[in-house]
Amino acid sequence: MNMATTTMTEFSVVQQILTGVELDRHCAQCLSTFDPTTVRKDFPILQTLVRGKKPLVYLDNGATTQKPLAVIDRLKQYYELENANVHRGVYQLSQLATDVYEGARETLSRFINAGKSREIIFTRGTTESINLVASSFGRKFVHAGDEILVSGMEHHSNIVPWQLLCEATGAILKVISFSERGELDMDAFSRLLSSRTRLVAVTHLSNVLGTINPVEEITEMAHQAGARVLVDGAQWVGHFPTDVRRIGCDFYAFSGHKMFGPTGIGVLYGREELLEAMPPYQGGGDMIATVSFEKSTWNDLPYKFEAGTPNIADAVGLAAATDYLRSIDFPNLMYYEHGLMRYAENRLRQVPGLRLIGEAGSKSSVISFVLEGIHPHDIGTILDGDGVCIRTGHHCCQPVMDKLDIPATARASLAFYNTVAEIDALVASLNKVIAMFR
Ligand code: 7TS
Repeated sequence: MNMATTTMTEFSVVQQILTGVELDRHCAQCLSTFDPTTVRKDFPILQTLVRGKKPLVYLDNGATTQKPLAVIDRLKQYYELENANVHRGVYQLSQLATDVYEGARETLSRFINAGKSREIIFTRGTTESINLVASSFGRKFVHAGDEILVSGMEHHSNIVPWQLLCEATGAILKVISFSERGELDMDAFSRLLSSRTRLVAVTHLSNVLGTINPVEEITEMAHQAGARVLVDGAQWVGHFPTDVRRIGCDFYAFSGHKMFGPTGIGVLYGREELLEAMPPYQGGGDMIATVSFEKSTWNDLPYKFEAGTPNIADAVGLAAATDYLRSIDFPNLMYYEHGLMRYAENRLRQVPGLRLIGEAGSKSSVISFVLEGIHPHDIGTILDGDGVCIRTGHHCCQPVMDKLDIPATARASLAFYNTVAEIDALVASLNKVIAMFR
């Protein structure tokens, strides 16, 4: 297995990672496929010191990723040279702003292989994308007695909007269970699917367990039952190539800030015929064709779903993030991240009293753990003293904590700029925690 000279397509690398076992025998080789030292120079924050002393060891990429100069500079360029409101000015500068904003939409459409840029709605992020579907699709297509299926490992943002919808309509929320290892129970899913199922909402990659769900299979099964599918791609898009047409899903939601782009911008991909059939989400400027006090009519896609002045600069910044990401050797980046995750897991398993949470066969980038007798918040605070940033708590997934009967976890979440040395720093700091508590 010679990874460095591989001619495999990106999707066959994804397939290798999903099926894991063979690749795991070559973990060390995975790590040698990609040298993070070069890309680290693209991220100014990675050169900083915590409290002026310790090098920043940033292992909270599941919460948000750091931003490369390519994104920072693009935002600066936009505000210095291109800023105006979009879709309304006849003057040259407004047309320029419109061009770069609509250009960003085209870039995002290509990034997830949507096919049509009118299927790309800019939102504030994953949370707003899901709320948009719950509100608009829900209002049109979900009625009393209908069912919405979510998995038991969803982020609150893929639970609560459906609960609000169920409260408003009398629909019923049903939950697909998962195993102790963190794998979705596909038999339970199959049993839950019925002609009453209107929509299945499931995460592509769990932010607590690291589980990669079989979204293509889920979509196919849901479609056979006549249900629509929303995939929450928040944790996926910064790590793997995304192809919404290959998945076949009806909606795909993600956030810019988790894929090296700005905060406050994200995307909802929706299949054109569904978006056409759905009512507006919010009312205001830009989303209308005509307005009178008697009746207003709606603008075409995608503008029907983008009321008010959009987040122009950050959409442009997000497009720069996708360009940056695609400029990196993706197959080797994926191998590297996989190797780094396995390296981290193996090192963490040797820490006395440490238990990994989430050991699905298909797993990526997120490593949750508990340390016997030590609260995760204490771990996080002590690690911070060493410049090591991890997240501790329920990670906006309280039902996952309830199911596993734990109050919280500590979580290291990786990106391609992380290094073996940083994992070693994490483990050294954890050993200090243990020495302090035992
Ligand atoms: N879905 C998943 C799977 C997530 O991990 C998150 C954020 C969201 C949705 C919401 O994304 P937002 O950009 O709209 O806030 N997850 C996390 C996390 O794990 N730590 O901080 C935020």
